[in-house]
Amino acid sequence: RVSLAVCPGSYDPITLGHLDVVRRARGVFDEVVVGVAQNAGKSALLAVAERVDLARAAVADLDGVRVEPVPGLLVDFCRSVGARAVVKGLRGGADFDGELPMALMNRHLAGVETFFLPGDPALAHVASSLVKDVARYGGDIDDLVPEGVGDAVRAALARGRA
Ligand code: COD
Repeated sequence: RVSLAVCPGSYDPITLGHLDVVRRARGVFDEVVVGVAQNAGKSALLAVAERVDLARAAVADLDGVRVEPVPGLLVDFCRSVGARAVVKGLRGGADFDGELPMALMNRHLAGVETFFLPGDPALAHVASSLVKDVARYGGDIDDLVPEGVGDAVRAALARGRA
C-alpha cells in the first residue's frame, strides 16, 4: 500500500515556506499531491492555472510529488486521488486556530485526517499575502519564493495596474 498525502493551499503564489512543508511531507509519505485550491475567503492575484504551473516548476526536481488543481471541496479531491491524509504547515498559533476547524470539518465530511508539521522557524515570516504586499510596494521577494515566481508576481501586479 502506498501512503499518499495531499498538501492543500491557495499557493497564491507558492513560497519557500510551502516548499519546505511539501519536501518534509514527502520525507514521511510515499507520494505527495500538492492541491491548488480556491480559498473562498481570499481574492487571488494569480489564476489557478498559473499557480499550478508555478508550483509544478517548483517541485519538478522532487520525486513522488505532483501538483493538481482542486476544483471543489478538498475532501472530494482527496477521494479522487485516493488520499486519506492532509498535511498542513503551522507557522504559529494563529495558523493552528485557522486550521483546526478545517481539519475537524474534513474529518467530519469524509474521515480525512490532517497532520500538522511545524514550519521551519527561519521561514515563519514567509506568507503568500506578505510576499505579494512586499512586491506590490517594490520590495525584493526573490529570496522568499522559488525561481520564476517573483517575475510572475511582478507581471500579475503590473497587469492589475494597467
Ligand atoms: N511555513 C509553514 N507552513 C506554511 C508557511 C510557512 N512559511 N506558509 C504557508 N504555510 C502553510 C499554511 O499554514 C497552510 O497550512 C498551507 O501552507 C497553505 O497555505 P495557503 O495560504 O497557500 O493556503 P490557504 O490557507 O489559503 O488554504 C486554504 C485551503 C485552500 C486549503 C482551503 O480553503 C480549502 O481546503 N479549500 C477548498 C474548498 C474546501 O474544501 N473548503 C472547506 C475546507 S474545510
